[in-house]
Amino acid sequence: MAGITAKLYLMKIRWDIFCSVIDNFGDIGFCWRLARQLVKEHGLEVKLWVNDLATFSVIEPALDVEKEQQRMQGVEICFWDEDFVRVKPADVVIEAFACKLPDNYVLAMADLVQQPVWINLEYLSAEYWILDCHHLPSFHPYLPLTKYFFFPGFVAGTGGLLLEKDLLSNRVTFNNFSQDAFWQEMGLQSRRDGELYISLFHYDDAPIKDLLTACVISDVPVCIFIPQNLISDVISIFFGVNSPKVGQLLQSSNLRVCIIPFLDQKRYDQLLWACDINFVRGEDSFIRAQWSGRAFVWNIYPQAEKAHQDKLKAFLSLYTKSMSPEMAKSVFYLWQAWNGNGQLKNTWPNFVEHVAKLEEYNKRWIKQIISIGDLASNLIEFSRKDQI
Ligand code: TRH
Repeated sequence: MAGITAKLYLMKIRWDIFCSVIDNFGDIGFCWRLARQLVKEHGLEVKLWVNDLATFSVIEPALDVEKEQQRMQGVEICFWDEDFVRVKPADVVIEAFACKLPDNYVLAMADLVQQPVWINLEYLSAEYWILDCHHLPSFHPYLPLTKYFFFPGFVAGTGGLLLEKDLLSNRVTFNNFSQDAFWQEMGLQSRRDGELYISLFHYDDAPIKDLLTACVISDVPVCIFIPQNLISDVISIFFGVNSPKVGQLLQSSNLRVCIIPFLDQKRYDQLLWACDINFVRGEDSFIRAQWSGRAFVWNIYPQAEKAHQDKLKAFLSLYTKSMSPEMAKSVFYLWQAWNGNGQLKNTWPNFVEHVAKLEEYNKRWIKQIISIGDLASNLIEFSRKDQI
């Protein structure tokens, strides 16, 4: 028996990840990270099927959008759409964020003697119901196939979060040795006394004007870094400039805004490591901000019937659980205001007061979320279980 298990264990080396880009960069951002990690740290053969190369190329400029098949960083990247040519399925098939697999791929899976491990990798949530659904099987209505739900998460009993082995040590090295060079590259020559650096990545309905106003009237000087392709009209109108260029520095009283390019994922991590506060959104940047250890503010992806409000509350209650009541309040009210519930200008000064303490708190938070293992390793372990 042990021999057979070992053999199966060794055989599950070919992985297919299917990614359907719904909007924005999060779907492909997450899948690209996962694919690279499975190759680099686990030596697996990974094909990343993606239906939108143009969006992919924004976060990975080295990608050739004309090529339907290419190899990058050890990952085979393949374009897919409705005209999917039948191929031999891999040993493990990841359907990212419940994207629908091509019909003939599913039929090909059913034709195999040994069923592939078919995983529906779900969206991240801190809600408790995911504990009941993580690893649940779902049987195909008429084919001999079973799909398993796999939920990323923050607590034991979930699939954990994406985290590369060397990310945290790279962060320390970068902050100790490379930060100054990074800022020079971003076009900033000098930091004002006590100036807070802030990175800004948000959805259109976030109250940007309120944030800018709060920074202008605050005693604490602030420099906000914004990728050029994400600058909203609100910012242009606020500063009275048309289409600000990369490298441009806008100023109003205590507030400076620095226009930076949209960075690749590696450089974006460095930006998060180097800022004091990171405004992030969606899923992937939200997680990267947590690994940065800096204070962060989440703009949650808006969902139908305001389902995202429950998600926001669930994460806030988990994350702030061990904070002092004052710190918890400073986070709670600012995050709620940033997501449309409350006045940001009333909450900003209090949050700013807690920035250093939040950084201390985040060290414990990181220890907590790291303790359940990283998502890629947890996926591999699940795919190798005997009963599957
Ligand atoms: O772009 P997002 O809003 O993505 C997603 C998608 O909308 C998805 O459909 C939705 O379901 C999900 O949100 C909740 O935000 P996210 O998830 O943070 O992804 C952004 C990616 O872009 C992430 O991989 C980081 C990367 N990025 C860079 O590489 N460079 C940059 O300069 C910036 C600002 C981001």
